[in-house]
Parts: sequence; C-alpha cells; structure tokens
Amino acid sequence: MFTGTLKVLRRILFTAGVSILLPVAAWAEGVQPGTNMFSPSSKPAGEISSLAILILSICLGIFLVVGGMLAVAVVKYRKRKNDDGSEPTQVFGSLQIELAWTVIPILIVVVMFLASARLIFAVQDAPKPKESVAITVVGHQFWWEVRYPKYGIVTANEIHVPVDEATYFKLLSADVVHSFWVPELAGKTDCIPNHVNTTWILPTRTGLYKGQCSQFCGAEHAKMLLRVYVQTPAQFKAWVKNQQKPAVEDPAVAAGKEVFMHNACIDCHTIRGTAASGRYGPNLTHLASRATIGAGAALNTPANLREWIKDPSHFKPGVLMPAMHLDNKQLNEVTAYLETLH
Ligand code: HEC
Ligand SMILES: [Cu+2]
Repeated sequence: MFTGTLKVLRRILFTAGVSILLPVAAWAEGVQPGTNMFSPSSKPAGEISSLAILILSICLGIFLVVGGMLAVAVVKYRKRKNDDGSEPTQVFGSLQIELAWTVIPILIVVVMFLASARLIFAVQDAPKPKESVAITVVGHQFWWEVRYPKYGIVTANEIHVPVDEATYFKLLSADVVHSFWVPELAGKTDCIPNHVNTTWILPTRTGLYKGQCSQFCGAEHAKMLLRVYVQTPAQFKAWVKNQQKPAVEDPAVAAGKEVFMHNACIDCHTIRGTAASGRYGPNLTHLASRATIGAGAALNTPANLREWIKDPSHFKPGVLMPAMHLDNKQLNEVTAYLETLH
C-alpha cells in the first residue's frame, strides 16, 4: 500500500512540476527584450495586457479557493488507522450549496465575458485618426512582405513606424493562414488568403519590438520573425526618404549586378530601377538597410549573406528559395553587389 501511495505522489509531483516549469520556461524565453506581452509599449497592447492580468487574477483567486478547500479536505478527512471503514454522511439536495456553486461561477463568467467583449469592440471600433500611417502586410511562407502604398515603398520583415502616431495594418496572405503578432504592440491578428483583416497600433515608446508568425504555416513557421522599429518622426521620415530612392548603382560592383541579372534571382526578387521585378521573394532594393535576412533567420552580415545565397536552407531548412549553385567567384561578386543596396 505504501509503495502505491509513493507512486501516486510521484505522479502528482511530476505533473505539477511540468505544469509549473513549462510556463516558467516559456516566460523566461519570452522575456528577451522586445517580446514581453506584460510590458506593453502601445495601444491596444496596454489594454489587452490589463485585461489579461484581470482574467489571470480571477483565475488565480479560483485556483486558491478550490485548491485550498481540496487541500483541507484531503488532509483533514484522510483515512486513519482507527477508521471503521463506513461511509460518511451523504448530503443531497442542499438548495444553498447548489445555488452557490451555480450562481457564483455564472457571475464570474459573465464578468470575464463582458470585460473581454467590451475591449474587443473598443479595439475594433476605435475611431481612425485623420493622420495615420497605412501599411499592408502580406504573409508568405516564410516571410513578411511589407508595403507602404502611400509612400511607394516595398520591403520585408522589418517595419518602421513613427512613435505617438497611429499605424493601420491591412493584413493579407499569399498562400496559407499566418498570424501577425508583435506582443508589445498589439494582439494577434490572422492573415487569411482572399480575406482582408485589419489591426492598428499606437506606440508610445521608441525602440525595437519583435514579433513572430503565430499561426503554424509550414516547416519554417518558427523562423518567420518580424521586427518593428518605432522611431521618432524625424528618424521615420529619413527612413522613408531613403527607401523611396531606387537601388544604389555602384560601378565598382557591376560584376555582381551582372550575376544577379543573369540568374533566376530576377524572377523572384525586385530591385527597383533594374530589370529585376520578381515578386515571389522579398524586395531587395534596400536589402543592406535591414538588420536580418530570411525573416530573422540570420543577422545581415556579409558572411551570412554569402552563405544564404550559397544555400539558404543552411539557415532555414524548409525555405522556398532554392540554392542557386553559384561558384565562389559569383558568390563573392553578388554578395558585394547586394551589400551596396542601402
Ligand atoms: C524561386 C524563387 C527564388 C529565386 C530564384 C531566388 N530567390 Fe532569393 N528568396 C526567395 C524567397 C522565397 C526568399 C524568402 C525566404 C524566407 O525568408 O523564407 C528569398 C530570400 C532572399 C534573400 C533574403 C532577403 C531578406 O530580406 O530576408 C536574399 C538576399 C536573396 N533571396 C537573394 C537571392 C539571390 C542573390 C538569388 C539569385 C542567385 C535568389 N535570391 C534567387 C526566392 C527566390
Ligand atoms: Cu507564417
């Protein structure tokens, strides 16, 4: 009998350990700077975070009451040596008890429902200010296309927005369902093929905020990261101005440009101002101004860029860009060319 109890105890400890350690590990993983959903830096993330804390507190209260009563019952009424083995008195049909455990949970659920519904509608129906930035984000397997229609900019994976000004996102998908999520700025919104979703942010602090596709969309879903740079209006204007320029033409890297233009690169990538006008992959007009390549799969250093072009699956095993089988000389030349595209 004693070993049986030990077995049960071990199981309880294991389950409790896993259910506590997993969230703690997830939390520790989540608190790398720029991804902590409990440290909002924008509307509506702030309101969503407060609601989450309210709901979590209610649940914690329920857990303590139920767990506390359970613990008292288990300890106080446990089997003892001198028990005669008879059943305890059974209680049936107590109106008070039945009412209490029906009405109280209903009230709790109603409170949580009303609080959530109110916030959902407040976020969806928030009046659109006259001045706002409009961005179209298209989810692709496994990267983000980012368009600023008003400014004529197309970029990828890295979004720049001004601080203290509303930005409206139109969310689309080129293939499967993705989900746009930057925890410190706003809640998750799905990108659905043939359907337009919208969301908005109003960031209150400058800085870099990281996001992630949060809908499983295929092999490289985990490497579909997003970076949102919230900048001062002056920095944002300067960024826009640079992105609007056509690609840099540097005669020193003509050989690399030649390699790019004479390979299938141009069927999948656009470099504005050149013959390359493919739209299957990211726009490379200002590739060198981005901090990462492959939707955050690698830092945008010359060595990584060369390795990426040689074989992108080195960084992203299920990637939809093929290895282009360039020789070393071509690799060096095309890398040098892409490095000039600031
Ligand atoms: C069949 C289409 C295709 C061809 C051909 C192709 N690419 Fe790509 N490329 C892609 C796709 C798709 C991505 C995005 C991959 C991802 O992040 O998941 C990409 C990503 C890139 C990136 C990273 C861009 C970023 O901002 O993350 C670079 C650089 C690049 N390609 C260069 C090249 C070069 C150079 C060639 C020619 C030697 C080439 N590509 C040929 C489809 C293609
Ligand atoms: Cu995705």
